[in-house]
Amino acid sequence: MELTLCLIKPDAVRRDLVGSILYMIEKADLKIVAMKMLKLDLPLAQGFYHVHKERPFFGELTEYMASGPIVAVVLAGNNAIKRYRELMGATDPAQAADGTIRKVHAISKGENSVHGSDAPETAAFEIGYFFNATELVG
Ligand code: 3AN
Repeated sequence: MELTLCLIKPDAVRRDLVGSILYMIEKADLKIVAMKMLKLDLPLAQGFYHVHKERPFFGELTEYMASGPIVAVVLAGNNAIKRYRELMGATDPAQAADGTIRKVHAISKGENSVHGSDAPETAAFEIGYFFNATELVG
């Protein structure tokens, strides 16, 4: 059993897509074991994305992530990190495969509706960024 962090980003929350995205996740047999809605401020968004701080889109990315409420979700399952990234689809929705969350819902490379951890170490950091061990259930 592996854990991964999903974020439903401001563009998706703003467009009332939380239910649709959670439905796709549940249908893909990934188990929700923790969930909360929150609004990041800029320092929290910058801390979460610190690995991207040298990238040219860092300012745009962090301001966007602090622009409205998000939903943080911990998912569990066999091979959950890879399976959830496959379900998300490519970063650029124009490149995302049919049936993926980003193909169906994302607007652009920046406003791409969802985030998913990319490795066990990043998943551990990202889950710990939003949740205490006691908040993981199921
Ligand atoms: P992914 O989320 O698919 O793992 P990363 O890790 O390459 O993608 O990028 C992290 C986040 O940075 C993306 N989810 C996206 O929101 C944003 N991003 C990536 N490339 C761009 C870009 N060229 N312009 C604006 N935002 C970008």
